Amino acid sequence: MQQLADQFQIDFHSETYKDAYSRINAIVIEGEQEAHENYLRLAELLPEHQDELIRLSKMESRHKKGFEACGRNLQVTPDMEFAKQFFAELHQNFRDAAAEGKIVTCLLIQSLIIECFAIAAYNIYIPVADPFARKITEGVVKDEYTHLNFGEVWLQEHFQESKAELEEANRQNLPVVWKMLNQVQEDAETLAMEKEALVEDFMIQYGEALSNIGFNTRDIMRLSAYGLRT
Ligand code: Y39
Ligand code: FE
Ligand code: FE
Ligand code: FE
Repeated sequence: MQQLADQFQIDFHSETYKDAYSRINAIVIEGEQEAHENYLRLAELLPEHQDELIRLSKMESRHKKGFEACGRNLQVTPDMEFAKQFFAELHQNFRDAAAEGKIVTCLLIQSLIIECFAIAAYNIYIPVADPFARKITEGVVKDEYTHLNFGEVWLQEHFQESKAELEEANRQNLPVVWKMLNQVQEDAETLAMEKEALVEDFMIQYGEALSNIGFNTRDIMRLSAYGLRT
């Protein structure tokens, strides 16, 4: 894997790299912070899974600390203002859903969409990351599969009564993710992360998740590409 970074001759200390990293690193730090809060909120909404959800929320805090260290290691100051804006719409949708007690929508946003987005981004990042960040990200991505699994299992167990809300939540939130991806496409490419690879990996993770929950192939095609224009 080191060879890939060498092969692309990435200069992790160039101003260009560090400038892009100040936004991507901030997004990841902010995302981990919001994921931490989202799992705490879910713990309130699903008292029978409280202990597990609190455990997941603590993992997100550890991820945040890990990625903060990655920024410090490259002497980059994360642009947290940019990152808050980046997540604002999705975060608001989660909050609104939580306030209405819409557990299915909350799980779709955090445990399916955001976790799949994270898994795709981390998978694509690992081969082109600096050695310090690679080690951190390899540890983190394993946890993200656990988080995705929580959502899959719960939604699979409540599939019939959740189906309509999942459709609606997908329609509301998936286009937001494509918008977010377009916003960081250039910075991601500076880090040697190709947009096409990110989209492909996301669709694979998300499609697999929808399949595990109980959707058929036809539904998966329709749901996972909703709002995508490349
Ligand atoms: O569940 C989690 O830990 C996810 C919140 C963390 C954020 C993932 C955000 C990744 C977007 C990166 C986009 C890079 C192109
Ligand atoms: Fe995380
Ligand atoms: Fe997570
Ligand atoms: Fe349950």
